[in-house]
Order: sequence, then structure tokens, then C-alpha cells
Amino acid sequence: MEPASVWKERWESATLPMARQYMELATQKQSLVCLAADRPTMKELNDLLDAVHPSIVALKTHVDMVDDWTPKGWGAFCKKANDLGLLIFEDRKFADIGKISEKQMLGLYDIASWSDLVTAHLISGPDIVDGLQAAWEGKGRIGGVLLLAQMSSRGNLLVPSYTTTVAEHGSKHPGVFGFIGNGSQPTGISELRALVGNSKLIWTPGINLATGDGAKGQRYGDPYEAVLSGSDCIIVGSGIHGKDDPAAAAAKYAETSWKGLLER
Ligand code: 6AU
Repeated sequence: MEPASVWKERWESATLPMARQYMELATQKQSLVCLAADRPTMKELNDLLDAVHPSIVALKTHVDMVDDWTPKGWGAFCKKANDLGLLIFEDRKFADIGKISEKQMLGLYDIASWSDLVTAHLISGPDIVDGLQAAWEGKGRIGGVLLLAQMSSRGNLLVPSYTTTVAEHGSKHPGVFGFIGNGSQPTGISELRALVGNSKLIWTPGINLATGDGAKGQRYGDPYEAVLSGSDCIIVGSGIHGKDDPAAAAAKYAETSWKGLLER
């Protein structure tokens, strides 16, 4: 299957080569799954990646949550993901002013050296995107920013007028890869898609086959409905790593997300 024929207007209108790279790999693997690899040790992270990689297209990390983090262990983990062709997405949710966000991409974790994508809030204004892009440029690398336009957690403060402003700014910025939308609410995803148009991707956390309320204010929506509503990637954490058989769970999410895309 050709990516252009499956992704249609999203493929035609994509502004970043990395977006097409994502759509191409998703088409090859028949999966729109980004694994939220929220495990606390390098062994668990490696075991999880080894088990589920055939069914995922991107690897989302929280580098500062790993108990036994070392530059060497992390380097090997990222190399494994790169060799598998996966995009590495550090969910750092940057929010500071541009020049500080640039420095936060370096430092101990040196996120600019291994990430392809990072998340950012636009609360401090549009220069944050330029700051993050400057860090990748400094390393001779290309990266993309996913702006939080909505969140999945209950009671979050990303009100509709804020979402609209983020979508307006982000849709025009060449450093923006796409947006984080609320996967637990299909109508919200459709509304975000209407604001964003086709030139950027929408990735959605808050996804689980068991829909409804999750732990500590998390909310979950159905993967198939999220994709039908306009999500281009479902971000799944505990729905995969919290299961006895993560590989089988990941395959299930891949199948339902791909079905959604074909029927969209
Ligand atoms: O599937 P879960 O609930 O186990 O994990 C959800 C993952 C976590 C969160 O940090 C992340 O998705 N997340 C995000 C982002 C940016 O990915 C935004 C959001 O609104 N809600 C959310 O859960 O790694």
C-alpha cells in the first residue's frame, strides 16, 4: 500500500519531511501506535521495546523518570530504537522562555542529541519553538515540536480559546510537527482537526481499549474512534506496558488504529 493513497490530504499537505517519514513507516507497519514507555528501569525499557517494536511506529520517553539512567545505557537504548526506524519522542513538555528551553534541550540529558520530537506548551509565547529548534540545529540535527493544544487529564486549563490560539500559531510555524490532542474525547479531536487543517499531525494520548476514567485524573478514549475523529497517532502507555502480554496488546492497538485510518 502506498502512503499517499492511505493518508491522502495529510500526505499531500505535510510540511515536514519527518511527518512523511512517520506516515511511511506507519503504512509499512500498519500501525499508528506510539508507545509511551513509562517504565522506571533500563532493563524494563529494553525488554518492553524488544517485545513490542513490531507494532509501534514511535517511542515516547520521559528521560527524567528512569531510576538507573546513565548516558551509556540511554545511548544504547536510543540506538536500538533508531536501528528499528522508530522516531524518538521525548515528552519533556517544555514551557520556559525560548533561550532557557534551548539550554534545557542540552544539559545532563542532552535531549537535542537523540530526540526527533519533543512536546512543548505555548504558554510562554511562540519563541519557545525557535529555542527548541536552535538546540537541534546546534547539533546538526532535524527535530519537530508537538505543541500541547489539548490535554487528556481531568480539569486541565487548556480551555477552547487557548486551544484555538495554539492551533493558529502552530499551524504556520515550520518548526512545529504537530499537536497533542485529547484522545479521550472524539468530538474535541474533530474540533482540533478543523482548527489545524491538514498540514500538521495530531497525536493523541489518553487512549485505552478500556475507556473511561484512569488513575489520578487521566481519562481514556477508544483508539479506533480517536483515529476516525482525526488523530494521526495514538499514544498508548499502560494499555500496553501494564498488560501481562505487552506484545499482544500492542498488536491489538496497531490493528484497531490501522482499521480507523483505512475507514477515515
Ligand atoms: O496511557 P497512559 O495513561 O499510561 O500514559 C499516557 C502517556 C503519559 C503521559 O505523560 C502522556 O501520555 N500524556 C500527554 C503526552 C504529551 O503525551 C499529554 C496528555 O495530555 N496526557 C497524557 O497522558 O506518558
